Order: sequence, then C-alpha cells, then structure tokens
Amino acid sequence: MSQLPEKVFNYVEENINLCKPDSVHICDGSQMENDILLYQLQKDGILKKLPKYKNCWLAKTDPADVARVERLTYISTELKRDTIPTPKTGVASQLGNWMSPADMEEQLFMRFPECMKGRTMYVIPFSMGPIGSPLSKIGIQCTDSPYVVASMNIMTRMGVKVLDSLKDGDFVKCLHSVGRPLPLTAPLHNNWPCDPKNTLVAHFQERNEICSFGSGYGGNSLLGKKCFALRIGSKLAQREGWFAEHMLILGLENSKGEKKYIAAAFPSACGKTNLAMMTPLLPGYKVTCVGDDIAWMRFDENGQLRAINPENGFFGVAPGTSNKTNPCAMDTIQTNTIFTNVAETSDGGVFWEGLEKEIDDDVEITSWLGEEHWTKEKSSKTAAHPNSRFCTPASQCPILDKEWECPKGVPIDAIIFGGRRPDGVPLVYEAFNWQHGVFLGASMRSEATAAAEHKAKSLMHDPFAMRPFFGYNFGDYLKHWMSFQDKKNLNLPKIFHVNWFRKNSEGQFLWPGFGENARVLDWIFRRINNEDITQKSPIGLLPKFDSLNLDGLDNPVDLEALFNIPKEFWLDEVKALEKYFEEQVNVDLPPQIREELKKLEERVKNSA
Ligand code: TSX
Ligand code: MN
Repeated sequence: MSQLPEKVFNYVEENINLCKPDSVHICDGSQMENDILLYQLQKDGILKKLPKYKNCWLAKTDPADVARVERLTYISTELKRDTIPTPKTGVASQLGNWMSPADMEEQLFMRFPECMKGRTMYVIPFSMGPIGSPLSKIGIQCTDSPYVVASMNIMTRMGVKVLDSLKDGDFVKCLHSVGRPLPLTAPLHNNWPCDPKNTLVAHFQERNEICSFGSGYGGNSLLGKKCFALRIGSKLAQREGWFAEHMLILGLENSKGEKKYIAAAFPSACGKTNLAMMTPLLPGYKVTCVGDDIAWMRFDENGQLRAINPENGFFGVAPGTSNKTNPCAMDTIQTNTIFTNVAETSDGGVFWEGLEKEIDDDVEITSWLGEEHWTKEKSSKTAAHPNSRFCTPASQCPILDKEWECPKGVPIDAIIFGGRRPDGVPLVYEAFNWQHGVFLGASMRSEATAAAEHKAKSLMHDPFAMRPFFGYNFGDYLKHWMSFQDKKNLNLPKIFHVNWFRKNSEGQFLWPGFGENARVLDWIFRRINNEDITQKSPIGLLPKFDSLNLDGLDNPVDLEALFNIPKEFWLDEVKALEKYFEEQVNVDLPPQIREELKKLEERVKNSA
C-alpha cells in the first residue's frame, strides 16, 4: 500500500472506505500470484480445471449474468447533450444512456457502501497498450472478483511494471463490485456472485472514472475493455485528437513481400475475430493479427495514421469458432485460457455449437446449464450459451504480427466498414473520399443476433460498430471524424465497405467468405497502391470488370448478383438512413453527412 504512487494510494483508500473489504491485495502481476489466484478460484468452485488442456479453466456464471447490460450502461456528463443527441420528439435514443453526475452519485451511493464486506478487494494496475508506448493509457481497477483479476491478467498488461511506468501520472479510475457482500443473504447460482436487479455501469467523462456494480460478466467487469478502451477512450480521443475505435487490425503481405495494415469495424456476428486471424486462400498472401476488437489510432508527425491494439488478449465468442472457421483461434486457446459458459466434454475438454465435427463420437457433453448427456436432438437448448467466451493471451496466436507491440503503432493504409447485409449491398466498394467514407461508417447496418440483449433477426443501425460504445454525442463523434479532412499534410487512408453476407433469391450466400475474403483484401491492397481497377457506381467505387482475382475458386460466383446495385433497394436505404439520422441524431448531425445522403440519393435517382 505505502509504496503506491500518492494519487493511486488516495484512490484505493477512498474505495476501501466506501466498500469496506475485509482485506486488500495489490496485484503485482507475477506468475505466482496468478497461480495462487487460480488455485483459490478452483477451491471456491468458481473455476473448474479442464484436464484435456494445459492451464485451461471453465467458469459458469449465474444464468442471469451472461452479457453486457446496455440498458444499464450510462455516460454521466453535466450536460445531457454532451452524451447523446436529442432525439426527435417522441423517439427514444438508441445512441446511449445519460444520467447527470449528481443523480448517478445517488445511485452509486445506494449500491457501493460496504458492498465488499467479507471479501478481498484486489487492486489491479493495468496498461491499455504496450507499457510505455506514447499511445498507451493506464488504469487502476479495484474489484472484489478474483475471476476478474485472472481475466484482466490475460486481457491487459498488469502489475508492478505498470505502477513503475505510471510514476505520478494520471490514470483512469475503475471501481467494480459484484455486489454480494458476505455473509450472503440469498444463495448463489453456480457460485457466481452478482446482483442483476441492481446492476449498473457508470462512466464519468469529466473525471475519467468508471463504476460498475452487480455483474461479473466480461463486458461489464473487465473495465479496461469496452468501458475504458472505447467509452472513456473515445472521449479522450476527441479531446486529444485521435481515434478509439471498435476495430480489428490486421497485417496483409503479398507474394512480393509488400505489406499493408488494415483496420476494420464490423457489428457483432460478422466474424471479426475470424477475419483478424484469417488464413488467406489466395496463393502468396499472408495475414497477421495485431488485434481483433479495439484500435487506438493517431496521425504521426509525418501525417501517417498509426494504430495500437490496447488489449493483451482475445475475449472472443466461442460458438462458431472451429478449425474450419478459425484454426488460429483454435490453436491459441489450447493453453492458459479461461472459458466462460461453454459446454464440457467427458474427456475434460470444451464444446460449443460449431464443433460438432471436431469431437470424438464417444464423448458425452454436459451443457453450460449442467444438462448431462446433452444432445442436439434431445435438448431444446444449445450446449453452450450463444454469448459464451474464450479469454486467451494474444501472445499465443500463431499468426500474431511481429510489430503488434510496436510502441509507435503500425501504419494503417485502409479502413474497412462492414455489415451483415443479405440484400442489396455489394461484396466490396470504395468510398469516393474521406467525407464519403465517414458517411459509410455512419450508415452501417447489420442483421442482428442474440448477442447482448437483442433477439430478433432484424437490420439494426450500428454506426462505426460503435452504437453501444460511444463515450459522447454521436453527432460530435461524426464531427471529430470529419475534422481530419481539413487538417493539412495528413495521409488520409482510403475507406472501404464490405459485405460477405449477400444472399441470392434462394437464400444462399453468394460469396464463400472466410479464407476467400483474401480476394477482397487483395483488391483493397491494390487500391492502396492506386491501381486503376475501379468503376464508378451510384454508391461508391466498385471493382472494374475482371479486377477481382477469382482464379482457383472452387465454385463459380455470380458476380452480377454480388455487385449489382438495385435502384429500388437503394432508394429505400436512403429513406431509412434519412429517418434514422433525423430521429436519432437530429440537429447534431453534421451538415456533411446530410450532404452525402443527398448526393447518394441524387446518384441513385439518376442511375439506370
Ligand atoms: O466469420 C465469417 N466470415 C469472415 C471470415 C474471415 N463468417 C462467420 C460469421 C459468423 C460469426 C462467415 N459466414 C463468412 C465470413 O466471411 N461468410 C459467411 C457466410 C457463409 C457461410 C457458409 C458458407 C459460405 C458463406 N459455405 C459453406 O458453409 C459451405
Ligand atoms: Mn467487440
């Protein structure tokens, strides 16, 4: 305690006085500390060892605590307008929740006092980004969840080395409690303490502080990730002139050894982690992974955009991950991994939907809910929770990029936006310019699934894939993005939109996807080199006839169906976007976005 930098000491002391833990443990980040913690978690029945693998563990949560709680996630600023645009009268905002700092203080005061009684408060000094990088930021998380400590040890760089680099500098304050002081007043489910009825995730932008209560689940409790790296991060980025984005970062090398880096934003259920670790099926190409979820990007003194991955691991959705869809992820998770809410196999391994062909016929499955001898035929429920996760060190990824921890970041040559669009949206197109590219990000929509709280299969607006993660008014966020086109001597990256998910009239996917997406990346690579391979369309620049490399594809693709721009569809899309922007962003919409929408409408109307 006494060795802590003064500001850290004061913050920890405040939290002790508020939460009244029985003991305090300052995490040093050592191997021994982690081993002891995992042993304790096992003894307490929170983690179960998975003997099929080395140092792998299974956690099952209370079934009421399985996802981020968007409804209960708030940004607190003095002015509401600083957090969310004022929606059109009678319309509820989909762009975040606001509460005044005073009202939020009152809510927190109903929850945090004495909430850690009988428990240990762990103090986690952590760095988002390589320690010492000028692009990195430091946080101090106080938590009463040892599961969170073990997970933060994977997802961030943590321990004494962080305190050493902090000195007396600033840090983001992060307080987390599962909200179940001891002795318990009601039984737990799965030994997983949480308080779903009182869950609340609060962000104070004006003082860089996060307070999360009642949930132990990843997105609500690993405060470095969505809370810090995106919600607090995006606000820091606006103030300081950079970007904190919900983007993967990949390296792409062609057969000549030329290399580009690409950042890409996709809504959930588009296979972002699969793309970040893709095995290209186009000969000569190599993909390397820098990150699968978050990019912090800044223009350097030469006007080159550079990115770091602020994370140290992958907290990926398990179902759908297999040796077919993502062999690199499968390799990564064989050791030192914490699985949450997946199913178990009788040979001491894990199982989830998508692994049917990769387990022995004679193994028995126990579902995440504890149903023994689970079979797909017999049970009405899935074996693994649809939002079940692996939490695994990035360093174990077999195609991790050599520069992934480079302190100045990797140079970003292109930005991709994408979505799950069954109709109307072509496989790939390029924005006419930066302003049009920002409009493409603002206009992102995607078919939604059961992740987070949404159930129905509907087209959801998810601008920049940031809808649940904006740390401030989305209109101001658009102005921030737009502002870079007026700055001098910036080498603005080209912006693209991709859609792996277009279907034909029989409902079959028109594009094979996965490793074959290398063909799209190859086209983007050549566009970065300014090859003359585009043709104008009403919505953007499409690949010129024959410029997409389709050599050696197993099955022919219907290029006409993949790339046609249906006039009626796009007129409807313009109307839907107009409604969305008017209702949701209203007077905060930058004029350039309105202008781009108008120009799109004109181009579509004037097309054949
Ligand atoms: O991750 C996906 N990617 C990106 C890969 C680098 N998925 C899985 C999405 C769920 C998370 C995809 N699904 C992709 C894709 O490119 N494309 C599709 C749709 C699709 C699914 C199956 C087939 C073809 C397309 N074909 C067969 O199963 C034979
Ligand atoms: Mn994400």
